[in-house]
Amino acid sequence: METHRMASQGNSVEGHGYPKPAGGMDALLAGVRHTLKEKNTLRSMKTLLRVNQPDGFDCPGCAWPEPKDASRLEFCENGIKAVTFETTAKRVGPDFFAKHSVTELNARSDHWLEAQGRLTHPMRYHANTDHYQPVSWDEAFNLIGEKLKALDNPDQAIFYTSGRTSNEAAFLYQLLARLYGTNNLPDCSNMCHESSGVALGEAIGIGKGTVTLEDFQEADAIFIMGQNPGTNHPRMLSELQKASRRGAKIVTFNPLREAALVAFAHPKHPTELLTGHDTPISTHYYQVLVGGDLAALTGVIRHVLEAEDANPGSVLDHDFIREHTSDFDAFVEPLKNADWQTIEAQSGLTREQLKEAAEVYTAAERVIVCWAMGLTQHKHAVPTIQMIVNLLLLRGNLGKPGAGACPVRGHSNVQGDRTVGITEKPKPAFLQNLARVFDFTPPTEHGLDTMGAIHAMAEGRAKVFVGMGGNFAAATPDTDHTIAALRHCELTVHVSTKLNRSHVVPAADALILPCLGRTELDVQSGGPQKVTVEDSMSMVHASAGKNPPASQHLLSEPAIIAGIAKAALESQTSSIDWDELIADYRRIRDKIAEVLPDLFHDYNDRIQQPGGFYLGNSARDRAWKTATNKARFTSHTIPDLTLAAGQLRLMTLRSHDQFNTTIYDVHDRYRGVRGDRKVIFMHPVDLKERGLSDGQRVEITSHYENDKQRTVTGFRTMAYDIPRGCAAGYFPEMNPLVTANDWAEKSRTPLSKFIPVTIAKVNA
Ligand SMILES: Nc1nc2c(c(=O)[nH]1)N[C@H]1C(S)=C(S)[C@@H](COP(=O)(O)OP(=O)(O)OC[C@H]3O[C@@H](n4cnc5c(=O)[nH]c(N)nc54)[C@H](O)[C@@H]3O)O[C@H]1N2
Ligand SMILES: Nc1nc2c(c(=O)[nH]1)N[C@H]1C(S)=C(S)[C@@H](COP(=O)(O)OP(=O)(O)OC[C@H]3O[C@@H](n4cnc5c(=O)[nH]c(N)nc54)[C@H](O)[C@@H]3O)O[C@H]1N2
Ligand SMILES: [Mo]
Repeated sequence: METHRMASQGNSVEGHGYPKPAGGMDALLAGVRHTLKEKNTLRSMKTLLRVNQPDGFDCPGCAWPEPKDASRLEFCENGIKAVTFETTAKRVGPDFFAKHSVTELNARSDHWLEAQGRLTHPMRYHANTDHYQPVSWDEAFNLIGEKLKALDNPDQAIFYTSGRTSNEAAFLYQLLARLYGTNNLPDCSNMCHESSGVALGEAIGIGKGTVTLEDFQEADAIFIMGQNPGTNHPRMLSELQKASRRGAKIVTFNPLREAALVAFAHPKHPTELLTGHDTPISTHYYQVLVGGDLAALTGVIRHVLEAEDANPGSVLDHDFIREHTSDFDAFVEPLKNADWQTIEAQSGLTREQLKEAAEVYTAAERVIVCWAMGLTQHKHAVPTIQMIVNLLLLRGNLGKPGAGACPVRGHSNVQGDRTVGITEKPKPAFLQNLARVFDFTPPTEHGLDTMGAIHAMAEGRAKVFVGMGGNFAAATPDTDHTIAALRHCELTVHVSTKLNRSHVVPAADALILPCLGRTELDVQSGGPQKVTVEDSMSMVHASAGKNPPASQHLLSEPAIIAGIAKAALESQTSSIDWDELIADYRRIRDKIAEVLPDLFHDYNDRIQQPGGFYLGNSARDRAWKTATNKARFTSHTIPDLTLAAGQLRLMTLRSHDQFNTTIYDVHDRYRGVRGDRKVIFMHPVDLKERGLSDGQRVEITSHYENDKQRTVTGFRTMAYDIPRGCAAGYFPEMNPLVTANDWAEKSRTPLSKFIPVTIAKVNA
């Protein structure tokens, strides 16, 4: 086994952390504990046996793919949490809402709200009593229909989607919005991998990752940038463990020493559990500065180019570059003189460290680069991701086995939702097909994205907000502003499984519409239904829940969309029989196949195959649908991210006990945090310089040019192994600090990983 070599930048110190390998017995026990807490142990256990099985349901956790060998039990500690949280025995019904006013509920934490259980009845808010009261489905649909029909123009309505929604529901939802007359279809992806989609689209002609799961078994080196798989994609660790054991190099760029990227013991392998035997994961670990990846990649590439200069013809893949790429010369020239001082200062890494990373890259025949929110939620996210593409292109690491670009997606169907039309910027070809199949004229003007939606509501340009899942109030930046924006609407509608912040900040009129979850049996007049989802690697497969629904009043997401469509669209929908589509979802899939025949032909047949089917990826086939019909090298300069004296770069992260705004519990095992989410991780010297100590109560203020100051209070400092000048804390608690007035270039993603803050002591 390889030695565990850690390249440290010299300014890191021992802080709190996890003393053991990630995974292991603790992961197993945490899963069991969580199942017990939700008070429905037997159902949860039975349900877990069906996760990611051929006739079972897709794990409602992350978008990491399932291996084709479906005999393996495929779920993880955090998948267990996601499933048991949905299958809880606790209920939130009319009695609950009679007991608690909305004002009272709004004073509760996000954790408390979601922990109350599954929503059971459609509910309508009554401003005069400040309570939600039960409403019939027909009344609810009619209210939405009335409000939508009364708007001056369709662009005053917003149709938001979160990424758990199935392909079938998502397709109907975008159809509803476009029949109604708007492309206002913002989604969680706007806050997530939008930067990846934009960057890859421009550079390689398709906005999705190019690798498949099998590639992980053939890669010689895997780079992991700005991603914490131990918490957010735990099943990825099995692939990394296998890769590590066969000697592949694993190179991590992350400001934090994330426990699971250091070492991992597989919770499903008894010997590893009993012996505490772990596998080192990262062979190289670079604690880059928050936001410093563009500089770091520039340095790595400069070293690669120098190695080629020293030994012409031995490093770059000239055949690939000649045949498959454009703009190479324009890209290379300025880079040869990239300034080392700037690179070192902006990345926080030394020239030698970057040389070492470059040597790993050039020694490997096949390289995969993975990334997630640590790269996408920055001002310079798109250039940074394009720099990854540049690096891959230099040695032909796109479109060959064991190599490629791997943006690791978040929500379990966020990629599928986009594929079937959830986007505020639809392609003309898609709209033409939609027009042909459904015989109407879809709107062509681009709609509002998430940032645009917040401002449109705040300014009164948008008046009806419909959320297909998700938690818009808590997930978005500048919480106070977003909540005011939602409250400013005439109607908010949330299709949800659990109570959350968005429900308790109602507009003048508000509805909560409870829906079936992934684990539940969905019976329509045509019998039990399946839905389909697409994972992070473009595999589409079926998902069918078996549990009895949490309440007899729940409707499926597709049925709710049909209900709204029938109430809101009357005249335009003459050609669409919504009831018939809902009766049997195969008909919805046939329509998807008619609109997107290249991707979904024979849809209903192909989902019968074990593991589903692969949508394909043009870049993987080395077909480049870009402006130059080649894979494009793109040039980017290193931004100066130096902050004013005293400020820190704060990044917002997920703890090990949450799924986005759903807080399962208040611990973060791998980072050594127990019983508290209001913590801020800081370097001990940064603490000392401010006259602060570990465990001190502080308030945090964010600073943006030409923007108001925002402050949160009641936080506790925690000395941590993080580069000087950087800090970290949890989302959504930190969201009030994020500006809604600035975003990533081109992708308009909120800057959730780079908040300039100052910290002040609170005397209490
Ligand atoms: N259990 C669980 N699973 C999840 C989720 C969840 O909340 N819980 N969320 C799902 C969703 S929607 C998504 S998008 C994914 C998110 O998956 P991740 O992107 O892994 O999630 P984050 O917690 O945001 O972690 C970001 C990581 O990037 C690092 N980082 C931050 N800034 C920088 C930087 O400037 N440079 C570099 N190199 N690294 C940086 C952080 O230290 C951290 O390790 O996970 C999905 N899966
Ligand atoms: N500061 C900061 N902010 C961030 C991020 C960050 O890293 N830092 N990450 C961003 C990212 S990557 C994302 S993806 C967004 C997430 O934004 P969203 O997707 O909007 O938020 P979630 O927390 O995933 O949504 C949780 C709610 O979904 C509902 N739900 C759960 N399952 C189902 C279902 O099957 N159907 C329906 N209809 N509803 C369901 C439940 O009611 C639950 O309360 O947040 C973003 N916000
Ligand atoms: Mo996400």
